[in-house]
Formats: sequence, structure tokens, C-alpha cells
Amino acid sequence: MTERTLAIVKPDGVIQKKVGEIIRRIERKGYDIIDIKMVQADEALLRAHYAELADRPFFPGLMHYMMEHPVVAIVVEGDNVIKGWRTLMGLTNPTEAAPGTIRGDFGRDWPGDEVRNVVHGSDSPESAQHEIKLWFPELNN
Ligand code: IDP
Repeated sequence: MTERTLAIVKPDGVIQKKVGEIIRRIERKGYDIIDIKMVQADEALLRAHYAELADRPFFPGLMHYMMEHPVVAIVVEGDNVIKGWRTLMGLTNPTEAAPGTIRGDFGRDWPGDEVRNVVHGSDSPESAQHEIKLWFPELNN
């Protein structure tokens, strides 16, 4: 089934100059890039994006991490892309993410409670729709 997901190259991915490599992996998998832009996320956008994590102890660190540098937001389309992009990303924790996945290859555990895991991907059709609207309000098809 053709669907869309929101992929984000997080600050550490941009700082490490992995944007091209990550786009290469998206394209190699046969997915289409529908829209792409650099965004300096602000607190309002991130609070809406990560609303379900607001009570977690790592939330302040997550906000700080996501605002420390502009990110690259990408709308990706393809067959079962929501699950497929998460497979390309690997597990949340870089220590557990398999080699060959983006997080396994480029993610870092960070001193303290922060996880620098390079990329984001929507986890369901509902969150994909919600997140694409949030990050690309100008995109209406
Ligand atoms: P996901 O990004 O793999 O979908 P979520 O559980 O939705 O994982 O968490 C969103 C983001 O919050 C993670 O990608 C990571 O940056 C951060 N995060 C999640 N769990 C932890 C944690 O235990 N410590 C620090 N950061 C975390």
C-alpha cells in the first residue's frame, strides 16, 4: 500500500554531515521524496510533535537536543514506507540498533540521559498524517 511518512534528520545527523547518505538510503530503497526542507524547530513545534512524551524524565533533554541545530524534514512516499523507514532507521537506542541501520551506523549514546539517534520516523498512519501536517502545513495533497 502506498503511504507517506515523516522522516527527520535530527541535529546530530546534520552536524555529522549524514544528510546525503540518509537521502541515498531512502532513494536506494525506491521511496519517493515528496517534500524536503531545513527547519530550526522551536518549542511549540516540538511540544506538538512529542506531546505523548511530555511527562517523561528525558523530555527536557530531548527538547534541547532537537533545538540545538536545524533539522531536515522530509515527506517520504512509498509502499509500506512507515514500517520500511523505521526498519532503515533501526531501534531507538543506538546501542541496540543493528549495524547497517542508520541509528546503528551513526547514532551515539550521550553522557547523561540523552540519546543521539540521528533520525525520526512516524510510527503509525495516524501519527504520519499528524506529523506531516505539523511540519508541512503548506503541503495539501
Ligand atoms: P522513536 O524515535 O524510535 O519512535 P520514541 O520512543 O517515540 O522512539 O522516542 C522519541 C525520541 O525520544 C527518541 O527517538 C529519542 O530521541 C528520545 N528518547 C526516547 N527514549 C529515550 C530515553 O530513554 N532517553 C533519552 N531519550 C529518549
